[in-house]
Amino acid sequence: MRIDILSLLPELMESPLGHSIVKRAQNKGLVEIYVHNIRDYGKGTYRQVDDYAFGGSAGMVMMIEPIYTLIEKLKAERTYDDIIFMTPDGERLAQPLVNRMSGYTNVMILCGHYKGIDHRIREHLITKEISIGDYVLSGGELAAAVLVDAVVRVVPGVISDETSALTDSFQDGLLSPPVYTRPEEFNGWRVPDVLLSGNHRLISHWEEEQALERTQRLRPDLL
Ligand code: 6GU
Repeated sequence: MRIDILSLLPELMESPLGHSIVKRAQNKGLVEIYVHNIRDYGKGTYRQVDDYAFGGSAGMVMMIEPIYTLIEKLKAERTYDDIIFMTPDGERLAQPLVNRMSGYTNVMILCGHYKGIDHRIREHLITKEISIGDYVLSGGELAAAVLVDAVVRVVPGVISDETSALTDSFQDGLLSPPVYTRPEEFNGWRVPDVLLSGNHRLISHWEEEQALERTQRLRPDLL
């Protein structure tokens, strides 16, 4: 999978994409991520990328031309499954959409400013708009990092233990059961006996029960 991220703040993406599973996926050659600086496509000495809004509303608006030039350049090189704009008024991100996207070959993700992007970009160039929740972030970059992390970890082969991504919370519509490690007792707080029993049938049964109980109690809306 190839992911092209278009941003005015590419540095904001470096750390979240440069560690852990996302880094390993890139090192394994399963995912290629390119972050493009929209400013490189701005015109003039100042590489202008934003301008005053028509109508006089406050704040600067990201101009269509630099973004159009960059998107068309990329589209000329390959076919994209989707050209996504990160925005709080987009489709709310959830695991089914993440799973679908993990099968994409090429995807473009545009990060901008919700109030500050020329609307013609959204009308004519964008094929999908995604939000990561009902609150407002300063820009799309952190949201894009969340989306990329969620998608990359379910790309086949990225997580070596095949079952591990499939037992995540939400993959079966349920929250995950609790997990414990050594020591068996700390401060008098004991690990549940069943997990020390060595009886795999009993352990699976307990885990399913816990997943169901936690979902009913914490996220009844998922059931
Ligand atoms: Cl995708 N962008 C911004 N700016 N704010 C958000 C968001 C996206 N999702 C939730 N809030």
